[in-house]
Amino acid sequence: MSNVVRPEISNDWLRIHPEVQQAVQTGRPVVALESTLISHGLPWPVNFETAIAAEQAIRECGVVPATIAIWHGRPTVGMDRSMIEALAQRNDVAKASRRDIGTMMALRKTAATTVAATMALAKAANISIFATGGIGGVHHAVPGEAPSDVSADLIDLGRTPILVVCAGAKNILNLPRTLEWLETEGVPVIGYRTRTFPAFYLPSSGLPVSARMDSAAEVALAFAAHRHFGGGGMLLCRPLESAFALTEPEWRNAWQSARDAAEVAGVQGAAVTPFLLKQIAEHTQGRSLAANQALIVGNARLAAETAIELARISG
Ligand code: PSU
Ligand code: MN
Repeated sequence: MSNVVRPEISNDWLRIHPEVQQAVQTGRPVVALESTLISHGLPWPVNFETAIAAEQAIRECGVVPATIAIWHGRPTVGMDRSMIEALAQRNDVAKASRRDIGTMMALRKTAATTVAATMALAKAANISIFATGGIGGVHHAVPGEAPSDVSADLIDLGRTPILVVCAGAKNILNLPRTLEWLETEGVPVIGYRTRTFPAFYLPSSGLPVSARMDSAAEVALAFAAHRHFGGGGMLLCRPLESAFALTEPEWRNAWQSARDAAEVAGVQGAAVTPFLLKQIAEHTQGRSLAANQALIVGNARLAAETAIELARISG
């Protein structure tokens, strides 16, 4: 571990929690957490419980958690419990992706950050790992048209040197195209103890990852080297334990109904993912919520283990 004290970077445009700031400055491991899953991915009170459980899992590894969001127009790295509770409970929290950070600041809005926006803010705070549930990706096309809704997550993964721990992506997305896009962007897709890309509620999509790794130490080395040679983001994909996973038919039925409902309601753009998630929770009688919670907490723990290894290498 390094004794070099890095300069303080908290300023008017970026508020960093003192505990996080101190850990970053002294080279101690920190894991950031995304907040869109709190405000738009899960319903109250499961969202609050999950956010707190994820922070707790990170602390149990001796690592400092830093939940990231935009609070009254101020990008904030390391939210306290009452802020997390507000993000979970209020229904006026915006969803900020990469393009929205400056806008939310100027308009003094409170916003949850997507993977893309969280990457930008984590980088600004010198944090190199964060945990989430699933990443955004390429949505299915309208029949007869080329897919046009592509998440900014994929672009930011290509250009921001952050390790993102996730359970893959939901197969509400076009997963083969999402993986192709990640390849084009130069993003390594590492399967943690698996050769296939996980599909969030399902432990496997059947699609191959770019490499399998079995230990946090291997992952940390791969990421440090990737970054050293000018690489951007890297994905570490951890499959959900089978005890919590949905079955294939359970998933297929829920997805079918959710898609039909979305078509009837005519939802578009940033509202698509939250709408589908809500529908899927209803159609699985909450089993998707238990799965979602388990995978987020598990990802947070793996991120913490990897952050410890990375701090060793970078030290
Ligand atoms: N996938 C989920 N749950 C989520 C998200 C994705 O299963 O809550 C969120 C993440 O924050 C991700 C964002 O970064 O949605 C992607 O949104 P969009 O497709 O609008 O870029
Ligand atoms: Mn989109």
